[in-house]
Amino acid sequence: MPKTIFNHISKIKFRGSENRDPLSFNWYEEDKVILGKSMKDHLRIAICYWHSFNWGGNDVFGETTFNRPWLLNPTSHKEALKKLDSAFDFFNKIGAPYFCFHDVDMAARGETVKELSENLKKMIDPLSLKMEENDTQLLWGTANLFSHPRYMAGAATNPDPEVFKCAAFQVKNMLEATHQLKGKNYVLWGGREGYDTLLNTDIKKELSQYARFLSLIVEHKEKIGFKGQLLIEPKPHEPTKHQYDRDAATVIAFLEKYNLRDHIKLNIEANHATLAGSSFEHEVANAFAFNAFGSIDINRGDPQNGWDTDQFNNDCKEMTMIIKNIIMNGGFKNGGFNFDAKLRRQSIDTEDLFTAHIGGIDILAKALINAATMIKDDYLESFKKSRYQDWNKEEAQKILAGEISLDDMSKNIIEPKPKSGKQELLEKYLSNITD
Ligand SMILES: [Mn+2]
Repeated sequence: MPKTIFNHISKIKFRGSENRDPLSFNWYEEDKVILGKSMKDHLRIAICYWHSFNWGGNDVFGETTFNRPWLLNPTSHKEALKKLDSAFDFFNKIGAPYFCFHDVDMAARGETVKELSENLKKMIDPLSLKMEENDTQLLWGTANLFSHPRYMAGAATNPDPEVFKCAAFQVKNMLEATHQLKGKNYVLWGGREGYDTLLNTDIKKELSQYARFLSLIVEHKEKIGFKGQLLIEPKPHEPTKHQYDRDAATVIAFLEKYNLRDHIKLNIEANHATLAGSSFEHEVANAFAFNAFGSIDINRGDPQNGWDTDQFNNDCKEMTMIIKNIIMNGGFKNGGFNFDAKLRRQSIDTEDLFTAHIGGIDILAKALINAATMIKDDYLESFKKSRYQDWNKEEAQKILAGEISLDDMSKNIIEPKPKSGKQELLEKYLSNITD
C-alpha cells in the first residue's frame, strides 16, 4: 500500500439511515437492487480529478488552504505519481466505480503543448495499472483548453490559427489516451469559446472555426476506432461574457446546423443550468426531448451567488426528478453522475473530501429510492397521460399527421372548456415522497 494522504481513513461502508458515523453511507448500498438494477449500476458515480486532487483551495483573493503536497512541485512527474496514489486510494475507499480527468490534472505541467503531451504519455502505464488494481474505470477524459494563457482569446475560436492547432493537438492526445484507457465518453467544454466584447469579435467566423474543430475530432475518433460517446458540456458564461455552447437548446441547434447531431451528445451540469437561468431539470428534460442526453455533472451553484461555485448536491427533491427522468428514458448508457464538485476553501480536514462525497452520493441514493417509488406509483405519469389524452382522438391525430389544412380545421371550431393544471396537487404529491 503506497503512502497517501488518506492512509488513516478506512473504506466507507453502508451502515443504514440511523447511523451517525459521518464516514459511512446512510443510503448508498451499492449492491441494493432498485427496479431490477443495482444502485451502483443506476448511478455510475464518478469522482473528478481536478477539484479533488489538482486544486489546493486557492481562489481569486487567496492562496491554497488544503493539504495537497504534490501541488508544491507541479512540474515533477514523481509528484504526479504521488497524486495518482492518493487519488486511487480515495476512489477505492469511497467506492466510486468511475473517475474523470483533464490532461493537465494527470500529467506534470509542461511549458509547451509538446511537453505536456510527453508528460501525459508517461502517465498512461501507471494509470492503467491503477485502474486495473482498483477496478476503477474512466467515465470520461477531456483536455484543458482554458487555463493556459495561449487560450485567453479562445481555443478553437481563437483569431490565431496556431492556437487552434495547439488545441487540436491537445485534444488528439487526450482523445487517444481516453481510447487507450477504454473511457466511456470524451467531453468537450468550451470554457473560453465565447467572447468578452463584440467590439473585437466576429461571431460567424468563430462559430465556423468551432464547428470545423469538432468535425476534426469526430473524424479522428472514427479513424482511431474510439467507441465512446463525444459530449459537449453547455455553459452560458463566466469567466467569458458569453459562451457559444450556452445551454442544451443552443448546442443542439449548433450541432444541427453543422451536421454533427449524430456524433455529439450533451454532458449537463446542474450549476451551468442555473447560470443559464434554467432549472437543472429543464436542461435534462430538454436533452432527452432531442435525444441528446449523455451524462451529468452533478455539482450545483449557490442561489444567492450567481457564479460557478461547484458545490456538492444537496437537494433531494430536485435529484429525485432528475433520476426519475433518467430512468424513464432508459437510464444512463455511456454516462454517469460525475462529481464535478469542490470543497469550500475552509474545509481543510482530510476527512472533508470524504464527507462531501458521501453526502452527495447519499442524496443520489435516496433520490433513486424516491424515483422508484414514483415510477411504481405512476401518479405523475398517469396525470400527464390524461392531460394530453384528447390528442389521441381521430381529428387531433390527423392534425398531427398533417392531414388537415388550416382551412379545413377552421370549419369545425368548438370553444374549449378550461381544465385545471393541478400544479399544487402535484407539488404536494412530490413533497410527500421526498420530504
Ligand atoms: Mn462540469
